[in-house]
Amino acid sequence: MKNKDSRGHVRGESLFLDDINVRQGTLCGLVFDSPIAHGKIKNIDYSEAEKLDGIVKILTHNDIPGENQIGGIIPDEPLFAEDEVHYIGQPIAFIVADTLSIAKKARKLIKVEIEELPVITTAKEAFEKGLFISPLRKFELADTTKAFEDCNYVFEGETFTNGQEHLYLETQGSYAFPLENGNIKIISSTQGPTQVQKTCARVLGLSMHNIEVEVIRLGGGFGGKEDQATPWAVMAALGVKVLNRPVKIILERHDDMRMTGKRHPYSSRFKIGLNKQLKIIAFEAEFLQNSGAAADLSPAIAERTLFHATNSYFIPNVKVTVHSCKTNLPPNTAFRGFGGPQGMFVIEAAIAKASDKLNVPAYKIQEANLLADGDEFPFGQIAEHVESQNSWKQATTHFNLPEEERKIAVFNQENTHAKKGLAIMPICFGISFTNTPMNHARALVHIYQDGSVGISTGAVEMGQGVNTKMLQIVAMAFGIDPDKVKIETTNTTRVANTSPTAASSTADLNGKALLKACELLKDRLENVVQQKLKLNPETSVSFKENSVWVDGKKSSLGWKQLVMEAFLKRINLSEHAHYATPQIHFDKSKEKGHPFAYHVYGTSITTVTLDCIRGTYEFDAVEIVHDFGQSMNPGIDLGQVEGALVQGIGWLTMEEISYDKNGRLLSNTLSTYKVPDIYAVPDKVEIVPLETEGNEMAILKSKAVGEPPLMYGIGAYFAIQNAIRAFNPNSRLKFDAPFTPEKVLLSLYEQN
Ligand code: MTE
Ligand code: LUZ
Ligand code: MOS
Repeated sequence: MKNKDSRGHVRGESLFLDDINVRQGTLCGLVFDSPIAHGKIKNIDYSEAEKLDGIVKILTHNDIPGENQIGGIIPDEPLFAEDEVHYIGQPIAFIVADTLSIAKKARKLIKVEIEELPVITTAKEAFEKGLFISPLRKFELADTTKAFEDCNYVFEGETFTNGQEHLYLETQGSYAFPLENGNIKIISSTQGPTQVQKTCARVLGLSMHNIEVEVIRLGGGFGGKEDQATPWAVMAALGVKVLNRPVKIILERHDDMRMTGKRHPYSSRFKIGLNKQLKIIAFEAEFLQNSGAAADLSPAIAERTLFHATNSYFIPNVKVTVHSCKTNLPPNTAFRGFGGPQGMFVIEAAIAKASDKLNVPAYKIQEANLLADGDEFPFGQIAEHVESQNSWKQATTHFNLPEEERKIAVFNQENTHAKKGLAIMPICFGISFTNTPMNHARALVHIYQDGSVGISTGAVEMGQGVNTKMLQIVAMAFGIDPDKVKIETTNTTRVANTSPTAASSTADLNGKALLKACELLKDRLENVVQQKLKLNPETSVSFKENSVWVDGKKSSLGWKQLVMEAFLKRINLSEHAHYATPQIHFDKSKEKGHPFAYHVYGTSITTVTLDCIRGTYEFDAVEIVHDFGQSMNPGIDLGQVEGALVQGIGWLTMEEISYDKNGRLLSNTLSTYKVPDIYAVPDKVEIVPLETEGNEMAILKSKAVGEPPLMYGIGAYFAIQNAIRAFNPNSRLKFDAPFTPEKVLLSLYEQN
């Protein structure tokens, strides 16, 4: 089935937050933010701004009736700065005006005096000064110290991966308006409607039932709206509470880029030990996460880095630690992969280093260490239904690795100023929120008396196609046409206490709840069929092609007629079901457990051609064997792999976040921050589904697909490195992403 949104998107008919007709008298909100990255607020003078015609009110922390606190995991983030500021872009006040242009004029008239304090922008500096967001975390398997002594080879190195701007097409925003009796409704572009509801209640001094949050769809989230859609919604709601008028805020792109956090930059160190057979015997890594000025989701992201520190390999002795370092940047946040990619880059860098020193291709080391059933992850989970070796074999045979290598060798021999490089990237990504209590969802299904169906879940559509998948589940369960099923908006009054749409688990969690609701309704309807057709209880009843089937044969009873029959018999045609992932657990005091329902596997082969005069490059091909399980929607899932791959390549090759030493974002426009465009897409992207059984823990055996393929992009980095080496064997290995053409050029002509 096609993505049900594609038609509306292409025709411009799909509704986003900014398309909603607002109520008469809706006011416009604009954030006044800190111009200084760290300091004490001495004085703020709003008087000139307040004098402007059309300024309704400038709200500050003094106007907050509840708590001035929006921190989710750790309460360390005020909605509005009080005495101190900790990053450029930190909200200080919320200007509410008749129009945006007046609000913008007012913003320029606010005078703020700040006594400046030292600014820290890198994780390393923060680490040296002992500035942390939360205590360090450490995963250990067996004994690395002893194991290194037994290794034939031991190598160490350092890596850096930069941040990444989410660049969702639709910027952050929300629209809030008063309901009766002091209640407030918020329409938000958030991945986490419950998070918005809960935080609004906290800041406004209300209860959660006073706040209704509704989400239509997002123009992209990519993790950037898991936690960071909340402040704008709270500000708009605060405006409603104080002024009793509707308030809307949509961030302009510059404001969005300056004020919001990004993927976490990581500075890391590794130590890897191997034996003569190229088995990795021991691995240590220390990750310094640049968390920014407040926790946001950083501790959870740090945790996922550790969960993926050994990627798709079994290593018998492991010690990995992560430090969440506090800096004067906007709080960094969730971004597709959630710390996993940062962890996986480091083990791949360690393997690249070993390959270089031992003069064997990296893939020989990778292949010798692939995970197998029964292996233990450093966090205690025993690997089951592992597809590492399977996907590796299918990729290297299907795409004929020896032939690819031969072609590259010939090309490199024949060309002086163009060189090719190849890298293989196996992936292994754990599915479930690593915070076990978050793995649950609910769904509400109404069968209307005419046989049409309306469904609500906690899932937020943000382009990943989850609504289409939900629709398929219901159409399949009831055996009715998809156009008889309507997906309602995501709304906290219909489905409550939801986890955010994140961790690639949305279709699994919400889909399983939805399927359960449908099954319960089907049981009731089957009873009606038994009675109506006077069947004995053993007769099998099923629903297909808008009809009731009895013992595998189509009966004269149609779906619509059956529903009416049930309605007249006063049967309940609505169901609200709950699903919680079974079997998972994790004990943080021991750092051991079984946190993931399953893993997603795959292997990619990336080839690149370098222009050794300009330092530019083009990816010839990315060939992937990916573990979809049994995909319930190949069109959507292929799109997810392609999009994630290109986003991953962007992160590692061209997207260069840059802050100056005063904490000012330099890469704050699309002319200074380069994202992949159509020309950056590899000439050939071929995705072959891995042939497997699928996994029972996945919805209809269709595995989660949103985040894992981003990590195929890591292959791009190492392919470039290999091509550079073919041109200049003297260049030093570097693990400093992104590998921009500028850095490539320097490496090409570097003499060691
Ligand atoms: N695809 C599109 N088009 N837009 C997005 O914002 N977000 C990604 C991924 N794919 C995203 C996307 C991220 S970060 C996650 S966690 C998953 O979708 C979330 O959706 P799922 O759980 O339904 O896979
Ligand atoms: N969000 C979260 C996530 O809160 N917990 C997770 O484990 C996670 N994983 C991936 C993406 N978002
Ligand atoms: Mo995705 S980073 O879990 O929103």
